[in-house]
Amino acid sequence: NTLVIATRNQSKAREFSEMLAPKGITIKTLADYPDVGEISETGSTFEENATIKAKAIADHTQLPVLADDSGLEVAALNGEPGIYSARYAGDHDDAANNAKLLNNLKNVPADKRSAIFHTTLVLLKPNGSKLVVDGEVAGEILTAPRGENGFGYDPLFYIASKGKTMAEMTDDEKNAISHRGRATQKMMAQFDQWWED
Ligand code: ITT
Repeated sequence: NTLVIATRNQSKAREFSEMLAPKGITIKTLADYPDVGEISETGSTFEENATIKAKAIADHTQLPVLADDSGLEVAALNGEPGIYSARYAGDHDDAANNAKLLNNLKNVPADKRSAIFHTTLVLLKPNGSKLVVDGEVAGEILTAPRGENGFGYDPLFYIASKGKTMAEMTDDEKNAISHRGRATQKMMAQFDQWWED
């Protein structure tokens, strides 16, 4: 009765644990498998990268796996950083990534700073049974960070209808509207069928 979340990102893992709590399943993450090495995300789409992570961990653990590949697509940057969101400024450093994003947008006016946050989720069993869903949320990139919650690009990602950045939201508020929350809601609707498959 165990699902392994194929992530090293503790903030992602926390959001999933909260959203999956009603399922009553035991959740593990890569923190429980310290012997798993670096998984190189060599795909060219979110789905390919999520599948690479899911397959590596399903093979390793022989347990059902959930993998998440996410990214920020900024219109004024032709959709960048996209699948390269974690490595935008080099080495998966949230502060450096946010600084690079602000710098690349420094001459872009407020009405041209729209962005989409995207998540693709892959559920995969060792027997090959697979479920793919995605979720998106629209927002805009501020010129300075706001808020202390969340992670990654959250302090710069402003949602006008809520009057808040995702870092100014509680986890429950973020999960209700975020890319990951929306993808997880779709996943939950099909989860039991996949789990029995
Ligand atoms: P795993 O691959 O181990 O799951 P990761 O953080 O490397 O963790 P991704 O490859 O999906 O995850 O990279 C996503 C990037 O987008 C990374 O820089 C995150 O910080 C950022 N990101 C993902 N979800 C986010 C969210 O909900 N809010 C803000 N930033 C987010």
